[in-house]
Amino acid sequence: MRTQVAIIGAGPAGLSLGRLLEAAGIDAIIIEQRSSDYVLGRIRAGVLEQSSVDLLRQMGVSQRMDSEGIFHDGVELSFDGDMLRIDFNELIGRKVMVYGQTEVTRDLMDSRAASGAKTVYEASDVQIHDFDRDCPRVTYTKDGTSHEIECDFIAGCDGFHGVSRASVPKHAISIFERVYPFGWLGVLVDQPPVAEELIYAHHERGFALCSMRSLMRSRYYVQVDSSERTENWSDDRFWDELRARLNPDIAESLKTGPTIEKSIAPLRSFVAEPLRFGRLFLTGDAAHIVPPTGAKGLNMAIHDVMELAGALREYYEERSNAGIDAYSGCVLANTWRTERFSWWMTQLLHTFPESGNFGRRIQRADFDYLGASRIARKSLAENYTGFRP
Ligand code: RFL
Ligand code: PHB
Repeated sequence: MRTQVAIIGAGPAGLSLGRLLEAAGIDAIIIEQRSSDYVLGRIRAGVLEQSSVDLLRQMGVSQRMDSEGIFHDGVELSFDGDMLRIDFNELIGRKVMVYGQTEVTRDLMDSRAASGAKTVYEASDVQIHDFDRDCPRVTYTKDGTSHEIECDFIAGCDGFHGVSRASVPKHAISIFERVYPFGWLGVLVDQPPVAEELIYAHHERGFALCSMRSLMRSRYYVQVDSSERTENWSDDRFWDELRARLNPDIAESLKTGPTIEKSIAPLRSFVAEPLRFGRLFLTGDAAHIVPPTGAKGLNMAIHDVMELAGALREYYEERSNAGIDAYSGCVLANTWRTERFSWWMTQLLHTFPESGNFGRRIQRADFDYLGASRIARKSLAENYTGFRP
C-alpha cells in the first residue's frame, strides 16, 4: 500500500489532520490500534477555545457542535468557598464552548466514514520505519495478516503512550517533564450541572472541578493522591468529598445520582523537543502533555495539526520545505506558553502536600490578586480562551 501521509492514531489530532489533508487533496491513511468504540468511550476534554470552534467549522464538521455546543462567557473560581467570577466576554470579548471531546471525535469519524477515506482500526504491532530517509514505512498487523504502508511522511498523532515518539533515538530528543503527586478522579452523571458555568475550586482538602457535557449531563472531578484507585471511591464517598470542597450554597444545590463513568487521570506537564525528525512529525499528546486544569490539551492538538496540514500543503502544492522546516519551532512556542498557563492554574488551585502553610498563603495571595486586579483577571481570561499572538 502507498499513501502520501501515514497518520498514526485516530484521536482528535489524527482525525483532524486526516480531515485537513483530505480538504487539501493530500492522500492519507489513519492507523489506529483500538476500535472506534473504544476511542469514543474515553471521557476526556470538555472545553473548546473559540479558535478551535472556528477550526472545526472550517473543517466542515461543526453541524452538531453548532446546535449542541454551549457557549460560556466565563468561569467561576472558588477558594476555600470564596467565589470569584472571571467574565471572559466582559474582560476581553471572548468565549469558550462546552462540547465534549467524545462528540468532536464522533463528528470527525462520521465525516471520514462518509468521505470513504481509509482508516484502519484495531491495528496491532504498529511500527514506524526509515523516517530518517526519503521513503518511510509503517507496518502493522490486522486480523492476523501483516501489512506495510509506504509514504512520504509519518504524522505521530498517537498520544502520550504511542509508538511514534518512542521510536525516536534517545540522543535525538530532549524531554522536559513534571509529574504531579496527584491525579483527578472524574465522574459523569445524568443530572443537570450544579451551576451555569464551570467552577474551579481550591480547598484545603484538595481541588475540585464542576463541569458539564450538556444541560442534563454533568462532569465532576476531585483531586486525589496518585496512589488512589477508583475501587476505593463509592458514589457516596465521591459526592461527600465534592460537597466538602465547594462553597456551602453550591454544595447544597448539587444534584447527585448514580455515576455512569468513573476514572482517575494522572497529572503531568511534558514537552518533547524537537517535534520533527526527518519525515516524522509529532503532534498533540504525542508531543506534549498539560495538566487538564487549563482545559488546553485538545485545543493544542487541533492547533498543532492545523500547523502541520498547512506545512504539508505548502510542500505538495508549492514544492516548498519552509512550512515543514518551521513546524517544530512554531508549535513549541505555542506549547511552552500553554504549558506555563496550565502549570500556573494547577499550582494556584491544587493542594501540594509538600509546600506547607507558606505555599497556602501564596496561593491565597494569588487568588486575592485576581479578585483585586482587572489586569490579572484579563491575563487569565486571555490565556484560558486561547492566546495566539
Ligand atoms: P489521544 O486522544 O490520546 O489519541 C491518540 C490515539 O492514538 C492511538 N494510539 C495508537 N495508534 C496506533 N498505534 C499505536 N502504537 C498507538 N498508540 C496509541 C490511541 O489509541 C488514541 O486513539 O491524543 P490526541 O489526538 O493528541 O488528543 C489529545 C487529547 O485527547 C488530550 O490532550 C485532551 O483529552 C486533554 N484534556 C483536555 N483538553 C482540553 O483541551 N480541554 C479539556 O477540558 C480537557 N480535559 C483532558 C481533560 C484530558 C484528561 N485526561 C483523561 C488525561 C480532562 C481529562 C481528565
Ligand atoms: C471537562 O469537562 O472534562 C473539563 C473541563 C475543564 C477542564 C478540564 C476538564 O479544565
